[in-house]
Amino acid sequence: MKIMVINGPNINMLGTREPEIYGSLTLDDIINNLKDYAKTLGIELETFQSNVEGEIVNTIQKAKNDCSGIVINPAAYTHTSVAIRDAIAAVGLPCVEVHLSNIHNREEFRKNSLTAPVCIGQIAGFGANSYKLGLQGLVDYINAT
Ligand code: CA2
Repeated sequence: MKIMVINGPNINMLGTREPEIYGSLTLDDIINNLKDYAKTLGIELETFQSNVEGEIVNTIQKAKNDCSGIVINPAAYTHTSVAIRDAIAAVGLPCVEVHLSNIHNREEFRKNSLTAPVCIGQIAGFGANSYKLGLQGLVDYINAT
């Protein structure tokens, strides 16, 4: 089983600022830890990060070819992107939305997710662990369907 892991804008800047909100790990740290975890689940990961909305849409569409599901942190596009929401709905792959921070206890504008309603679920507020929990939930869901 292969799972696509997508990260949106500014996540490549993790570990440089605001560690009190996002933790001190870099994106490379998070991805390397997640790949180790994926091995224990016996699955393969493909990973992608972009600051460009259309590139994220292209990657969601590409996942349809060879992936069983998607873990996505759309970052700021969570709150704005109809295009990413439509891409998730269009490919029909099971998708889990993850966030490092608890978007529900922050600014009002972060509380709304345009993407969560087309995902099977959302995990927010567990730092880098949100990715592991999201991956575990997605794999369990796929195995049960
Ligand atoms: O909590 C999350 O995972 C977010 O998706 C992170 C996004 C934010 O826009 C979402 O509302 C919640 C921000 C990504 C990274 O932002 C940085 C800001 C400063 C320094 C480094 C990264």
